[in-house]
This record gives sequence, C-alpha cells and structure tokens, in this order.
Amino acid sequence: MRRLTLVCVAFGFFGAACGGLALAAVGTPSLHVSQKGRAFQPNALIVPRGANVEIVNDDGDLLHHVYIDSPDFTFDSGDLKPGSRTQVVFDVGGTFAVLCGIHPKMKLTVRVDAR
Ligand SMILES: [Cu+2]
Repeated sequence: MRRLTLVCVAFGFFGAACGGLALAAVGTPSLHVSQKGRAFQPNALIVPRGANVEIVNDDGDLLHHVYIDSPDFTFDSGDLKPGSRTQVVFDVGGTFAVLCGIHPKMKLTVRVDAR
C-alpha cells in the first residue's frame, strides 16, 4: 500500500512536469504579418520549423486571402475580410511563397529552417 502511494506521487510529479512542457510549446512566440497597401508587410520571413505565423488583413476596405500551394505544404485561409486574421503553422522545412488569391502581386516568402 505504501509503495502504491509512492508511485502515485511520482506520477503526479511527472504529470505536472508534462503540463509545464505543453504550456511552453503553446507559448511559442507567434510572428505577425500585416496585409496592408496590397502587400504583405514584411514580405520575407525566416522562421524555425513549427513557427506559428499570424497574418492580419490591415487594409481598411479590401478583401484579402492567404494561400500556399507547394508540393510539400498547402494552405488556404479562404477570404479574409478587413480586420480578420488567420494563422499558419509551418511544420515543414523549405521555402514557401505565401500568396493572395485576389491580388496576384502580393507575395510573402517564408523560409522555414528545419532544425
Ligand atoms: Cu490581397
């Protein structure tokens, strides 16, 4: 009986440690990109793999969009109304063109370092 209690205490400690790790992962800093003046600002990023990039439509009255269409990684936000935002998690290493389906000249280049 005494032994069982000890095991439970050990697992309790382990669980707390795991919770701390999960919290650290969620707390990974997000990077922010603005869609403003019909451009991505900034228009290039270098991020570690797993980075969470938030893209915000900061153009007062323009509809935007975010998509990635590469062999390794695809993403589509759908239409982004002014003031709305989307998040892209870059889980794959490589260099990706992030584009707007509405304004073909808008381009953000994201290099994801696979570490
Ligand atoms: Cu656009």
